[in-house]
Amino acid sequence: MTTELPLVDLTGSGTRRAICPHDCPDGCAMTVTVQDGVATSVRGDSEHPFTRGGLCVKVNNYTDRVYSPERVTTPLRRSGPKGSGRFEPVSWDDALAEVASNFNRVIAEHGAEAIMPVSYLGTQGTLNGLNVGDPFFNKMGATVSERTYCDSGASTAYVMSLGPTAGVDPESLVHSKYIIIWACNMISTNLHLWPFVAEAQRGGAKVVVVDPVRHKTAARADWHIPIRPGTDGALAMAMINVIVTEGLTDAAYVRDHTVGIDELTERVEGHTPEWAETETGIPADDIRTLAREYAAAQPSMIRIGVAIERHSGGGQTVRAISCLPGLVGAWRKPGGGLLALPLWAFPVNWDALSRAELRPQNTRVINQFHLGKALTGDLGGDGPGIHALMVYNSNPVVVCPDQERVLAGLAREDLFTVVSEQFLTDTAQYADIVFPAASQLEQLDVMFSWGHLYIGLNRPSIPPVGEAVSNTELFRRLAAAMGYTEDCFTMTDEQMIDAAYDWAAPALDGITPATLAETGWARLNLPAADAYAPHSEGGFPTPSGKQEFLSAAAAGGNFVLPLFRQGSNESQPGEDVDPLPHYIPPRGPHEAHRLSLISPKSHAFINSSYGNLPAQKRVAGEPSAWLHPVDAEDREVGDGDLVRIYNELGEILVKAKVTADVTRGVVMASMGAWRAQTKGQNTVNAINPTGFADLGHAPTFNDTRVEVERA
Ligand SMILES: Nc1nc2c(c(=O)[nH]1)N[C@H]1C(S)=C(S)[C@@H](COP(=O)(O)OP(=O)(O)OC[C@H]3O[C@@H](n4cnc5c(=O)[nH]c(N)nc54)[C@H](O)[C@@H]3O)O[C@H]1N2
Ligand SMILES: Nc1nc2c(c(=O)[nH]1)N[C@H]1C(S)=C(S)[C@@H](COP(=O)(O)OP(=O)(O)OC[C@H]3O[C@@H](n4cnc5c(=O)[nH]c(N)nc54)[C@H](O)[C@@H]3O)O[C@H]1N2
Ligand SMILES: [Mo]
Repeated sequence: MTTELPLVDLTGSGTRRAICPHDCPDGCAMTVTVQDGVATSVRGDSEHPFTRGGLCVKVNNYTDRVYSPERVTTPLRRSGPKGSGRFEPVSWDDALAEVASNFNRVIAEHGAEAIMPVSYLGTQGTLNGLNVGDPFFNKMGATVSERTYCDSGASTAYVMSLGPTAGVDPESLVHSKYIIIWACNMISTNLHLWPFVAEAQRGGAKVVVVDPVRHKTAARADWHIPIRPGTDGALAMAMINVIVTEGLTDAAYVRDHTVGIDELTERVEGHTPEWAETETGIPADDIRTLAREYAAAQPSMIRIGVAIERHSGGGQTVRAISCLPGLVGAWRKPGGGLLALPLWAFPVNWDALSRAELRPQNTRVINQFHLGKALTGDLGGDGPGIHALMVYNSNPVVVCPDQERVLAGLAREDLFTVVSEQFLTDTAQYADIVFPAASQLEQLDVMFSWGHLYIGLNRPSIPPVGEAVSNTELFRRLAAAMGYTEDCFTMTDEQMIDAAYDWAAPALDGITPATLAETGWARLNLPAADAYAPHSEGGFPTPSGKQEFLSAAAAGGNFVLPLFRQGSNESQPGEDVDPLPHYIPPRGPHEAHRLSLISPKSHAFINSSYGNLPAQKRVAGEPSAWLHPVDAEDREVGDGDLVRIYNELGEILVKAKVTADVTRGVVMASMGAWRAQTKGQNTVNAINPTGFADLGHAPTFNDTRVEVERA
C-alpha cells in the first residue's frame, strides 16, 4: 500500500520543514519561511538535537542558491562549439527526444556500454541521490559507473574490522574523556559535531587533533600533532605497539570480545615509536604519551575524517586505527569507540534503489577516477569507447582527478554529453543537452545521515523554479522516452519512499513516512545517546561476532560496496587482503617533486557546490596554496606570490600563503573552486592522480608529489 502524504500548499505562506540536501555528515533539519509561494529564508531547526538551530556558511543563504539568477530553469541545447558555454532554451519534449535518439544511435552503433553515467552526491537524498539513475542505466546495460570518491576504502576496512555497525552515537561524545580527531577539519566539515566535543572538553576531556595542518579545528584542540600525510598507519601501529608492550590493554575486553590479539602483538613487533617517528615526523615521546593517555582516559573516542583514506595505504590505516578502541576497551561506555560514519544504522534498501538485476551479467565497470582515460580512449580492455555521457549530481571537471584529460575528453565533438544541473558548472559548460534540476526546496525525499542518528522527510516547500524537476522525475521522463516499462520507472516518489527503506525494521519502529510528515524528522529507534554503547559486551556484526584484529573477511576482502557500484549483482571476488593491519608508506619524495600535496575541503563550499555563488566566494577568497616558511624560502617564494604547482599530470597557478600552520614538506590547496576563479583555468584536481588506495578503490588525493615555483 502506498503512503499518501498530506499535500503541502506550495503557493501559500508560513513555515515549512526541510532537510539540508548536501553531502555532509551533519544532515541539518531546516525551517523554511515561505511568503506567497516564495521561500524567503532558511534557519536551522532549534528542536533538532544535532542541528541545534544553526546552519553553516554554505547553507545560511540557501534561498540565494534556489533563486540565483544563474539557475538553469529550462532544458538547454548547445548553440556554440563544445565547451563554449553557449546554449539556447528548448522544450522538455525536444530535449528528451534528442537525448533518446542519441542514446539509441550510440547503442545501435557501439553497444550500450558506449554510454557511461557519471554521478555522485549533489544531493544525498535517498531517492534523488547516489543511486537515482541506477535502474535506468542498469536496464540500458550502460557501462557501470564505479563511484568510490568518498569513504569506500574506509568503509571496506571498517566493515572488515567491526562489521556494518553504527558503533557510536555522535551525540555521545559529550561523555568522552579523550577525543582524537584524526584527519578531520570538523569546524569546516562537520560543524554540528563540534559542540558535543566542546562540551566534553569543558568537562575536562582532552581533545587531540592529528593533521598536517593547524586549521580551525586544530587551533581549538588541547594538543595538535602535526603529521606527514599518508603516514597515519605508522602512528596507529606504534600506538598499538605501546599499548600491548606496556600492558595498557583492557585484558578482559580483549579476551572476551576480540579476535587475533596474539597475531596483532606479533605484527606490531618492531613498530616502535622510534620507528614511527622516522615515518610520521612525530617525536617518539609524543607517540608514547598519546598512546598512554588514550588508553588510560576511558571512555576514549577516535573521530576519523574521510580524509584518512586518501593515500596509498588508507585502507590499512583504518584497519590499524580501528584496533585501538578494542584494545583499550573503549567500547564499554557511551562516548567510547571509533566514530566513522554511522550510516549503517539506517535500514536502507539499497537493492531496491539500484535494481542491479535489471542489467546484463558482466557489464563493464569503469571507475570514475578513470573518466579522463575513458573519454580519451586510453582505457585498455576490449569494450567500446565512450560515445555518450550522462552527468547528474556531480561536477566531475572539478571533483575528479586528471582534470586535463577529463577536459580533453569532454571537448570531443563526437561525444554526446547530457548534464542535469542547477547551474552551468565547469562540466555543464561542455554539455550538448542540459536538464534543469530542482533544489531541495522543490522536491520530496527521505534523508538519512552519515553523521547522526535521525531520519528526516524533506517535503517540497515551494513550486519548482522554472521547469526544474527532481532527479526521480527526470529519470521517469527519460525511461518513458526510451520505452522502459518496468515498474520502477513509473513509481511515484511516495511509492519509492515505501520501497527505499525497510519500514518494518526495529530501527524504524514507530516511524513511518506519515509520522515523518508530521514531525519532519525522528531519532532512529535506538537507545538514547547517554545509554548507547552497542558493543559494551562485544556483539559486533562480524563473522565471529567479535572485533576482528585478525579479519575473517580478508580472503577476497578488497571489495567495493555494491551501493558504490550501481548495486553490483555480480559476484565480486575482490583481491585477498592481509588479515592483519599493516603499514603502507605514501609515495616518497623524489628529485623533481619534493613536496606532498593535500587538497582538503573548502570551508565555504561543499565540494564544488557554491563555487559560483557570491557570498561563499567572498568567504573563500582567492584560491591559495599553503606553504611552510622554510619550503617557501628554499624556493624564493614570498607570501602572496603567484606560484606554479606542478607535477607530471599538470600544473595550477595559485597565490601562496606562507604559514607555519602547515607542516614542512606539505602543500595544502583546498578543492572546490571553479576554473573561472583560478589564474590558470585549472583547479587542484589537475595535479591529482587517479591511482587507488589499497582498499575499496578509494582515491589518493592526499598522496601526490608536487614541486612549487614562483610564477
Ligand atoms: N565546508 C565543507 N564541509 C564539507 C565538505 C566540503 O566540501 N566543505 N565536504 C563534505 C564531504 S563530501 C566530506 S567527505 C567531508 C570530508 O571532511 P573531512 O574528513 O574533514 O575531509 P577533508 O577536509 O578533506 O580533510 C580533513 C583534514 O585531513 C587532513 N589531512 C589530509 N591528509 C591527511 C593525512 O594523510 N593524515 C592526516 N592525519 N590528516 C590529513 C587535512 O589537512 C584536513 O585538515 O566533509 C563534508 N563537509
Ligand atoms: N582533490 C580533491 N577532490 C575531491 C575531494 C577532495 O577532498 N580533494 N573530495 C571527493 C569527495 S569526498 C567527494 S564526496 C566528491 C564530491 O563530488 P560531487 O558529488 O560531484 O560534488 P559537487 O562538486 O558538489 O557536485 C555536485 C553537483 O550536483 C549538483 N546538484 C545538486 N543537487 C542536485 C540535484 O538535485 N540534481 C542534480 N541533477 N544535480 C544536483 C550541484 O549543483 C553540483 O554541481 O569530490 C571528491 N573530489
Ligand atoms: Mo565526500
